[in-house]
Amino acid sequence: MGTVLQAVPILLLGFLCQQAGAGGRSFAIDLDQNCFQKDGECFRYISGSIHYFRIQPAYWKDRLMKMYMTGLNAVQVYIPWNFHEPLPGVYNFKGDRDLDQFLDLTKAIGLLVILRPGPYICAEWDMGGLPAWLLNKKDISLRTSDPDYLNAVDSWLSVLLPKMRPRLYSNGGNIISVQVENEYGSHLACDHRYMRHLHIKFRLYLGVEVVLFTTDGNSDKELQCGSLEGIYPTVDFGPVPNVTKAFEPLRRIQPNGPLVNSEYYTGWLDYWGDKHSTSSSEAVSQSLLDILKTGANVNMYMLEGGTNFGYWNGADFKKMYKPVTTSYDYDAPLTEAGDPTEKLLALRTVISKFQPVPLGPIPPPTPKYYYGFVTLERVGDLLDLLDVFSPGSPIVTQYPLTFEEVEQYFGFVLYRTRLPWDIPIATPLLSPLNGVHDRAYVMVGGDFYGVLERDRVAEIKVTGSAGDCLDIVVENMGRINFGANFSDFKGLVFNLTLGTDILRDWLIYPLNLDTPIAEGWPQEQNSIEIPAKKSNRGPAFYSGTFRPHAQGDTYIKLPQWTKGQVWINGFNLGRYWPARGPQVTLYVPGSILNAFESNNITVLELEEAPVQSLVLLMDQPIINGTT
Ligand code: 6GJ
Repeated sequence: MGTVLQAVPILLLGFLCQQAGAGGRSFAIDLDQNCFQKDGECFRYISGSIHYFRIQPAYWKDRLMKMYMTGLNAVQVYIPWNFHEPLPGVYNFKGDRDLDQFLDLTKAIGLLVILRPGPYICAEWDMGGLPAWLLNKKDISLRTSDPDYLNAVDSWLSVLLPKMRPRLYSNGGNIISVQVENEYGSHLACDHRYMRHLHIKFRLYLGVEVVLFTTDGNSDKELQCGSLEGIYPTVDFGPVPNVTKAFEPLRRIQPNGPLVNSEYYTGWLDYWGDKHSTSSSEAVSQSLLDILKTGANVNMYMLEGGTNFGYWNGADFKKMYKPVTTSYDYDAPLTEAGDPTEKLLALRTVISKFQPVPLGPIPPPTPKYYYGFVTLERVGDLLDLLDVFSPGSPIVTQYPLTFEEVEQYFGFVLYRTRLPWDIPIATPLLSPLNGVHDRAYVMVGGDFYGVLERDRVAEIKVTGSAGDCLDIVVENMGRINFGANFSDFKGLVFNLTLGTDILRDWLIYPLNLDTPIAEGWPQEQNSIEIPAKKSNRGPAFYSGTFRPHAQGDTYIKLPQWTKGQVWINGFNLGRYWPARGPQVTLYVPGSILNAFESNNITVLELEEAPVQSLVLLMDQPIINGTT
C-alpha cells in the first residue's frame, strides 16, 4: 500500500503550536519590516555553503573557522540522503558522515545554520543526493507523489528530521531555517502534491515555528512551479549587472518579507573535458556589495567546494552526458584544500562594510608538501583478479542487466560473454541505442581493444575466434543530478550487437574494489600468483609505497597515465583523467597519510599506463590543464 498523502490532524497541529517558542529564542519572518527577526530584532544573514561530505572531518573546524573569520554569521549545509542511507533502512552517521559532529562544530564556532535536507539537493552529487537504490523500481517517478518514492522519502525523513529538531534555533540550537526540496521549479513534473506532502512532513517533525523556505532560479516560471503556499520563497543567481532587477521575480510572488539569494554563485563547477571554470573576484565582490546594499540576505555558493572523493561526483546532461570532475574547487573563495584566496579577502572587505568582521587574521593556507616520485609495480590485470573483487559466482543472464538490477550502485561491473563465431575481419561491436552508461573498456581474449563511451563512442571494431572471452568492464561515471531524465541507470542499459547480431548469454560480475583495498590489498595480502602480462593496456592494478616526511596535504599527479581510480592507504581519492582534463592532479588530504611510515598507493588504470609507472606527490594543484 503506497503512502496516502497524510493530512496532519488539526489537534496535532494545535499541540505543535503549544511547543512553539520554548525558551524565548525565536527566528521568524517579519513581513512588515521586510526582514528576518532573530529574538525580536531584525537580522540579516551573510552565509556560505560548505559540504561536509566533500571535506575530511579532520579539516571541518579549520574550514568553519575560516568562514567565521571572513565575517559570515551563517553556513548553509546540504544533507545528501544517499550519503547516509547507502541501502534501504541502513543508516550511516559515522566518521566522515558524522553529521552531528559537523553541526556541533558550527554551533561551537558561533555560526548559525541554514539546513537543506532535500530530499533532493542537486549539488553536482550523484543523482542529486537521491539514493540509486530507488531505481531498483525501474519505473519510479522521482521527485513526485509517486507512492514508492514517497514511502522511501518518509522513511528517510523519519530518521533525519527528529535528529535536527533539538538543533533548531527556537529549541536552543543554531538551525535558523530549513529548505524544502531544491529548485523544484526546475523539475518538469511540477507536482504540488509532492511539495505539500513534504511541507506536512517537515512541519510534523520540526514543528510550526521553524522558517521553512524554497529556493528557485530567479524566473517567474521557476518560482511559479517551485514555490508553495506557506513556505517562504527565495531565489538564486550569480553576479549580475542589476541586483534589484534580479530580485524582481521574487518580489512578484512575495511582495513583503526579507529578500534572500540562497545561492549566490562565487564560481562554477567543472566537467571532464571542459575548460576549468573561473569567476572574477571583482564581479563576485561587486554583486555581493549590491546585494548587501539592498538589505537582502545572501548565501555564497560555494564558500568552499571541496572534493568528490570516491565515485560521488554527479553529472549534467547538456546536449550530452557531462560528468563532473573529482575536484569541486568551484573557483570558490576557499580552495579545494581550504586555502584562503584573494577572492575571500575581497569578499571579507565587502562584508566589513555592512557588519563587523572578527578581529584577527584569517587562518593561513595549510602547508602543502612535495613528497616526490613513487614507483608503482604492476600487480595484474583486473580480469585476473575476479576472485578478489567479485568472489561470488557471476550472475548468469541472457541479456545484460543494469548496475541497479545487480545492486551494485557505484564503480565498475564486468560483463562477460563469448564470441559466438570467428571474426577474422574487424567487426563492429556497438551499442545501437547508446546504451553504454557510461564508459566501457573492451577486451577480447584478454587483449584490450579500446573504449565505448556514452554520447561519444558508440562503436569499436574487434576480431577474435569463436569462444574467445568478450570482456566489457563498464564504469559508472556519476548519475545525472539536474534536469528531467533523472533515472540515470548505469551499465549496459541496452543490448550490444556484434556486426548485426545481438549478443546474448552474459555473465555479470559486480566488482567491489573498495573493500579489499580498504583492508590493505594488495600490499597486505599474502603474495598472489598473477600471470605476468606483456601489455600496459587495459584495466590493471598498480601499487607502491612511500614514506612522507610529514602528515601534510599534497597533490598526486599521474604523468602519462590515462584514466582510472586512485587510493592511498585504502582511501578512495577519486577519479583521475589527465588525458581528458582539465583536472590533472588530485587533492590528497594529509589526514589520510601516516608520517614517517610506509603509505600505500593503489591505482586502477583503465586504459593505458605509462611504460614507467611513476606517480608524483607534489605541493601544487593543477586543475586547469589542457582539454
Ligand atoms: C543549483 O541549481 C543547485 O541548486 N546549481 C546549479 N545549477 C545549474 C545546473 C547545471 C545544468 S550549478 C551549481 C548549483 C548546485 O548544483 C545547486 O545544488
